[in-house]
Amino acid sequence: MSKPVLKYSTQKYIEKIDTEIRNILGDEIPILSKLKDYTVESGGKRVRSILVCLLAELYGELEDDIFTLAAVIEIIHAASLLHDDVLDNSLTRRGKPSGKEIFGSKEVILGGDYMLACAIRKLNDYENPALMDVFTRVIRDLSISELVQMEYANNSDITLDIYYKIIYGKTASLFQTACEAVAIYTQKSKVEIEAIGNFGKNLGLLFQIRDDYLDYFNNTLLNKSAFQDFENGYYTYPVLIVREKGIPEVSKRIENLFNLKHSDRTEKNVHKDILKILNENNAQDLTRERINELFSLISEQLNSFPQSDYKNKIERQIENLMNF
Ligand code: GRG
Repeated sequence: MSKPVLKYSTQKYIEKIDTEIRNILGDEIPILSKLKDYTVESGGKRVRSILVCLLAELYGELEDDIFTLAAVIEIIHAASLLHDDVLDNSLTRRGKPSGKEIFGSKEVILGGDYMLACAIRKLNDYENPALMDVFTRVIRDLSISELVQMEYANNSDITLDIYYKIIYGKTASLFQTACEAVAIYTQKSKVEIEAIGNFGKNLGLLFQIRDDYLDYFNNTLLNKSAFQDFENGYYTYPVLIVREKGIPEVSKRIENLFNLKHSDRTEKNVHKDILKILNENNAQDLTRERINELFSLISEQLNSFPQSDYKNKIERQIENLMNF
């Protein structure tokens, strides 16, 4: 068996990314120092930033600056989650008290803004407008998608097209940026930047639809309580694909459940009702089908890279995502 030639283990990547997060985030006042510790220690998987490192290895250009880019990605992700817990009034995150619960809503909103500013300031050091462009795009996308998601919460006018816009902005855009940032930094051609960005976008769509699937069908893998999307009034893929069948009676039953008061939607028997409709209408298989389609697309896109240990590692990480 050939010896692996990977430069670093995943654990080593995480250590390097975390050191950079600590360097980028300031600690002018005690709460910012605590927020910095929370960001590093709160148990995120670092999926996006590890992807940055693996892609840089794949391109043969893993330099210290790459860990900085990876940390910037992770900080934007962390700031968005702090804000998200306020918007969704979430008491927990990653199976522990959320930032909002620990620090307070106003504190994490302002703390998240501060973190974004630290990240952008760091990006400035690269003096690279193309890099700045993809990062500011993703911050816009995150904000817009949350506004659209809010507009369509408990709103049966939502369509699959609108859902795709939402999940592009809330998840896929950051995966896209992670990939594009590496290609821009390593001075790839416009065509290559676009191609790797597309790969990241599809990976992000897969990641979010999988998240939406697990919210109904296997939440133990997500380390969060089940039915959160339903309780928040968010129509996600499993629900929308059932509605696509165009059976008026089924759509009406779904709408009636989403129209219940929030406190009723948290009831166990109501969870059972929505799950019953989804199961009667094959939502699990239909959602898995879509995830498998995206997986095939991503695998095809990865195939355009020459064979290497780094490519194998990216493939393995994506295959791990498919074990659910
Ligand atoms: C502050 C830029 C900014 C935006 C505010 C609230 C908001 C607008 C955006 C939030 C978007 C959001 C909640 C996206 C969720 C994406 C997602 C799938 C999160 C879970 O990702 P994991 O599993 O998380 O990678 P860990 O816990 O591993 O870090």
